[in-house]
Amino acid sequence: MEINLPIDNKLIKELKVELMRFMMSYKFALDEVNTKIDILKQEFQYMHDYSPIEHVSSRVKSPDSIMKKIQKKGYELSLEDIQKNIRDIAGIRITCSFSSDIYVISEMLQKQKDIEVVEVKDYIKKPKPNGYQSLHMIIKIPIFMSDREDHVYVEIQIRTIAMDFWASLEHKIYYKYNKEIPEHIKEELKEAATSAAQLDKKMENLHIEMKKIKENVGYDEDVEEIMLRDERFHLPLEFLKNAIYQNKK
Ligand code: 0O2
Repeated sequence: MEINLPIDNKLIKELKVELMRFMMSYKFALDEVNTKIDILKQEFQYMHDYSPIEHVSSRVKSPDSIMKKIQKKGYELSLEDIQKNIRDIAGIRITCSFSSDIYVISEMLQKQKDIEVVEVKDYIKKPKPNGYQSLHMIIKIPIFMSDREDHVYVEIQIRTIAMDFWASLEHKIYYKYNKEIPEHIKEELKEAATSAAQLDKKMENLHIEMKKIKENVGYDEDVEEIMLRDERFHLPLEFLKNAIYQNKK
């Protein structure tokens, strides 16, 4: 439905402020979830000596893309309806090293008390017919602002490097052929998805082997040293013995 508003600068400015506030809540939701992911990443690195997360990217959907999606799905173009129906305005993509890490990260996020898990779609256990693989989660997260509390949808996509490589190429091909991909390219894409899944499996097996070797060899790190945020700190043995050991007794 087209609305014929008189060109009134004051009204346009007011609407713009309202839209800005609306979009900002998604930016804040991304900030919240990105901080959560960063904490998990850092803690995991300290505890297990490797990072399950290779890369994280996030974006707020542009007003143009929101409008296109609203028109495609046939929803009303009101902020209330957009908030209710478009659940990927805030989107985060986490790229993991190994397939098992995808589920580790997803579990760690799902366990957090302020995260409401709305939907999980596992395109890894059940890939899409074109070969697409990824774990999708729609969550809701509270955002506290000066005068209100909003619960905002965030879409989290978690995948391996190989799955991500495939998805970005498929996305480019899809748009290059204007969504009508020739049959032989579709077939090749499916084969490439199978190869990517096989590579993920091989890498996972190597990772398990590496873990076993590490466990057998054991640690030979300096016990009087600690690393925090890439900074080396001296750790007095007295501190370890008294503050930590006494506490454990
Ligand atoms: P963009 O530009 O990446 O945001 P929805 O349309 O989101 O309400 P749908 O389609 O059931 O519902 O959601 P689904 O299956 O969870 O997919 C959502 C997103 O996953 C897509 O967002 C893509 O980013 C990605 N995706 C899903 N299927 C494919 C695929 O076959 N190939 C690639 N490359 N990516 C895929 P958008 O909104 O389509 O696009």
